[in-house]
Order: sequence, then structure tokens, then C-alpha cells
Amino acid sequence: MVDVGGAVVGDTVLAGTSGIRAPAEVFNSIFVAFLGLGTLVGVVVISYTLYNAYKYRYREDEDPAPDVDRPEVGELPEGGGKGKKLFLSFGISAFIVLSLVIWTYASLLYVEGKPTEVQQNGGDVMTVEVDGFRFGWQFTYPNGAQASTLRVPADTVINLSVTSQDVFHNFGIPELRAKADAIPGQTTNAWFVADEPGTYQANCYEICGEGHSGMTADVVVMNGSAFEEWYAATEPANASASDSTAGNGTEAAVSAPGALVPARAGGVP
Ligand SMILES: [Cu+2]
Repeated sequence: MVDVGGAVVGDTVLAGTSGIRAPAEVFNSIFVAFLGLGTLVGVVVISYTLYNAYKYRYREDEDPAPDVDRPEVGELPEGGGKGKKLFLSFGISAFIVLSLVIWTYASLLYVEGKPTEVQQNGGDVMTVEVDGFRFGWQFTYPNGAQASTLRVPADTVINLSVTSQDVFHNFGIPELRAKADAIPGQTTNAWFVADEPGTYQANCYEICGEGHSGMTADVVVMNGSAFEEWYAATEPANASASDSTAGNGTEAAVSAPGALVPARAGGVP
């Protein structure tokens, strides 16, 4: 695996010491490739157009105009003989487009399958359940603890299992390039790896009512030991309300929307 040393490109935080290529990095390279190729194609097409405009320009000193074979509207270009130029440009375009489609699709498969693969290989994946509600987010940790701020360890694969209590929402952390629909009755996954401790912001990306624009949450990336210490002190929000088999706290979160607000004070700082 390529270690990019925790490079920060623009506002994108790339994975560092975890050695796992985060979606932020994958999406960044797709963006750069499309931007680069788009620019290259643009430069070639515009230069060739300008070159021909200059070559076939009107010149007063040539009267009558020399007999050149200018392309007519509707005529297939036959440059290079027997449409060689046409064949070449179609061929190159098809090659570029197909390569991009295949490469992008492979990248998406990587992003979709990576957390499962890491888990199967015995790597660390922390799954946090994200519940959207009008108007806020509730995070449920593997131990059942709930909070309105998402705290995660750095350099760890964080798998978000996103759902909604009421209407459609969309959970996204722009800097970490993590984004998933929050749909009632369904779960959607997104994951990220952050190597730069700090505070990021999660927003709702689906108009959901008057409080939509304020539907934000802090995402605090902590270094491993600080996170462990914090996590060890958390308690399941519903510890007294249901038996410990609830484990990840899903049932309580889904069946008791009324518990959302108290959960903010549910023993999680
Ligand atoms: Cu929303």
C-alpha cells in the first residue's frame, strides 16, 4: 500500500499511517484524472481549431483565393485518406472514455468493499451508527453509547451505518469525503479514514425542513490513545432501559425516538 504520509491536498485529508487508501484519496485521484484529461482534450481540440482557422483564413493578397479543399457542412472529413483521421479520433475518444469508465468503476468497487475486506483480514474497523432526525444527528457506538458529536480515532477505518428516524436526510463530512443517504427503514454505508486529529463538520445534504441548514454535527478525530481513554469512559445511553443484548444500541435508537434529546446528556461528554 502506498503511504502518502498524511498529505493534505487542498481541503482533502488523505489517509496516512493506516496504510489504507481512504475514499478521500480515491475520489481525489478520480477528480485529478478527469480534470487532467479534460484539460488535455480541451487544449488539443481548441489548438487544432485555431490552427485550422489560421491556416484557412481569408487573405486579401490572394485574389482569387487559392483552390483549397475546404470541408463543407455535412461532409465527412477524409483527412489522411479514407477517413483515417476520423477513425483515429473516434478510436482515441472511445479508448479514453472506456478506460475512465472501467477505472472509475473499479475504484467504486474498492470503496464499497474495503471495510469488509479489512475486517475479514482482521483489521480494525469501527462501525458507528448514524441516525438522522429533524434536526440533528445521533451517533451510536459499538458499546451502545450515544452522542451528538462523532468522536473517532485517527488512522482507523470508520464505517458509518446511516439511517433516519423520520424523513430523508443525507449525512456528509465534506473534508473526509464521506457521504451517505439517511433513509427511514434502510441503512446506507460510508466509510473514511482520517489521519489528522482535529474537528471537522458534518452536514445534512438533503433538504428536510426548516432546521435543515442547522443540522450539523462536529466530527472530532482524536489520536488513538486519547480516543481509547474517552471511549472507555462512555456508557450505553440505554443501559438501564434494556438488556445488554441490544449491543450496538440499534433497537433502542430506532424504537425510542423520544430518547434522542436526553441522549445528548447520556453520559457522553
Ligand atoms: Cu436533514
